[in-house]
Amino acid sequence: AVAADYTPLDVPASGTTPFTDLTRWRLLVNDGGRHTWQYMRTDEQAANWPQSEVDRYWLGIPLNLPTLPKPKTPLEAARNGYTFYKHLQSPDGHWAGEYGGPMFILPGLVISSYITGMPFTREERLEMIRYLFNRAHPEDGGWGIHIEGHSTVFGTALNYVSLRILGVDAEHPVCIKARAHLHKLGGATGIPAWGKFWLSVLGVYSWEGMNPVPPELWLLPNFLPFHPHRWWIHTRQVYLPMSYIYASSHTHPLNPLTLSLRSELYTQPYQTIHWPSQRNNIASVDVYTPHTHLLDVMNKLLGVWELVSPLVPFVRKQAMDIAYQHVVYEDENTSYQCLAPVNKMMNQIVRFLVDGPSSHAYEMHSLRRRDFMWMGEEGLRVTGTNGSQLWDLSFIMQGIVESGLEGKEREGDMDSVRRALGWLDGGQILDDPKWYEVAYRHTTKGAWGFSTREQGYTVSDCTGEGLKAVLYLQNQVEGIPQLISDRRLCDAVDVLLTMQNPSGGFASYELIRGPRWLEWINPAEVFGDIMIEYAYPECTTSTITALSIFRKYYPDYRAAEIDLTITHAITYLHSVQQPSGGWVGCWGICFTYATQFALESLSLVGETYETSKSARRACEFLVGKQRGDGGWGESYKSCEQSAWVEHEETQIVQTCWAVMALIYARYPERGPIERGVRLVMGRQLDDGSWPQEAIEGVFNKNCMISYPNFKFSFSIWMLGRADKYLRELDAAGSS
Ligand code: LAN
Repeated sequence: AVAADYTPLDVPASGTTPFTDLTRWRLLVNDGGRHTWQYMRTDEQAANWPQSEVDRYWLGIPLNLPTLPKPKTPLEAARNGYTFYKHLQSPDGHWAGEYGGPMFILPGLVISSYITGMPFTREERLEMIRYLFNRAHPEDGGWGIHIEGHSTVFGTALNYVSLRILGVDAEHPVCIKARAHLHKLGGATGIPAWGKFWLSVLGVYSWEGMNPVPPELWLLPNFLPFHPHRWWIHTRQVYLPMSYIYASSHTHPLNPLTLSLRSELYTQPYQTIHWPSQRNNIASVDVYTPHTHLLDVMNKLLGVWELVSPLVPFVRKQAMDIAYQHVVYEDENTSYQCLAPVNKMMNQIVRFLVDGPSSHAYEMHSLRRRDFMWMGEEGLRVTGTNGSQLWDLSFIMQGIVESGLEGKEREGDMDSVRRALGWLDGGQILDDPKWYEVAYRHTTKGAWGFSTREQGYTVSDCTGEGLKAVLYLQNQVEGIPQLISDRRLCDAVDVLLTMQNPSGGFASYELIRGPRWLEWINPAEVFGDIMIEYAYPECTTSTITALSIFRKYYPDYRAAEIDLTITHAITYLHSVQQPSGGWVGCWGICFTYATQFALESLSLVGETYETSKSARRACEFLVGKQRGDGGWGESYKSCEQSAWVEHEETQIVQTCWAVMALIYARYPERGPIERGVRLVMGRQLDDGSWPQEAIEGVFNKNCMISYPNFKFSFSIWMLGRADKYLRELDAAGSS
């Protein structure tokens, strides 16, 4: 392997001006939507590969597009939006975009790369440093769990360590300030469990300070309610490599940097820390889900097992062998991409330990790191997945078709939607995973995942939205080629029909496999509801809408089952409507997001303001939240609390969701709709784009994630629909 360069770097005091030449960065899009940012080292390279508009937009370099004619109607505004947005479409048909937000993922990449000896380029190091500088909390200098969150020990300690590994001096002003805040929060002893893991493997925390993560769980019989295959897939895929590494107690050899970190991270000398008593020491600013007594008791028992297990070494060996085997399954099922970058960076360590630095697995892991590194205006961040390709594409296509913008008006639009359909064609997963039942995987044949086909995970609502986009394009756009066969559409439906839970609701990746009480032993402290799959309103609504639209075009395919599935899902949806009238969003912020999807579903089964109490209550709830300027604004705190919390500012994206919701429900008064439309039109810029506002998405209640493409897809979609709907109201003579 190449000797990785982590030597100190001399960097400016702040990240406001770029540390590299932004005009030299290029986004390479290949292999079905893979994103990797490349830096042109020489003038010649730069000249041979000119910077595209996509590159420039995401780097924050002005596109200098002409001012568009001022829109007079919502439809004209939507068209201007699409005119702009087409500049951001990749040649392969999808819309690339930044998928940042969480602040605990970059440290995984940096620590794992450092431990395994994988290199970064100098430019990548510089821009990651700059990103962290720019994201440090302006007042206290720390970092939170996500870009808008308050500083925590988890965020501050891990990002501080990342800066130091990347080459920033401990006496750099950013480090001094961050360290002071870390000490104010009590130092790194109180870091949550996943942080204890990363620091331990780096050698700057002790494995003794971490509650046990025994791989023996994988030896238990499958029927046990707490067998890991019953956990939510992200939790199981993270604890899998973590258990291997824990059992190996691999610790990076001490060196001057880690020795120094041992003295920087704590408020007392490292040697004096009593590690076993740190296991349940979690800083209060970090805690979202406190330990239960059950968890504490279980951890004590596991601690006893850790003392006993050396007496039966073959048990540990067998458990580690099985864990390793599952790591290999995961790597090979996803082309080393893995489910998400958290388990990917851990699998990378396992493969380094077992297969070594000259193995194919090592090389693939090293390459794949780049799929998560996204360069942008503020520097280089690490994304929550390898992109949101399918997700963004499906929404914008539905919006374009529903607004009637697909080529009737202008040359070139047809080309845009054709390319998009081409991407959807290549993006569908056509087979079950290579390692299927043995890896406890759900079927994937016919599904769409959230990002690329290669990542290879079925997601219920991604399959639903992908299917809808294809149905809209292939059936409503004249002259478009029928790229995706009926058989393949039926395959997508087949997948969806495998995913309904007894409650009628749909979960994210799989059926709910474990009991709810597993949440009592959620060991992650910083996330809520992660132990098992749950039925989610959004996943359920996407399935309902996809199946309803599918049955219009294919009334004969599995008709009775589809009808039953929809009816049952609607029952679930009603059952989770809040007394206030809204639905709590689990993947977007928050009530506006889920309520929009809920009202879309209800409308497809004929439930609207006039016909359904539930839809009416939802409309009244939303209208009650509209602000004086015509917009809606919810803080991310709504997701933490499952209760509406106002944002200081109204938000374009949430206003779109709320207005769409009212339109789906056929809300009879034009006033609230018109005011929302006016707000979104008023915030549109001269070139047809919209500015970025607050963060849009969420996962696991407590971590926010960015969906910067939403400001385009949902604005265009909402304006297009509103135009039609307001005309209908006019025709009906509404006031
Ligand atoms: C995502 C992103 C997409 C999201 C939707 C499709 C929007 C949702 O409707 C279903 C769930 C899903 C697929 C989802 C699940 C959790 C993810 C993968 C993420 C929020 C992106 C990042 C997050 C992942 C868990 C981040 C890594 C953190 C861990 C706790 C392992």
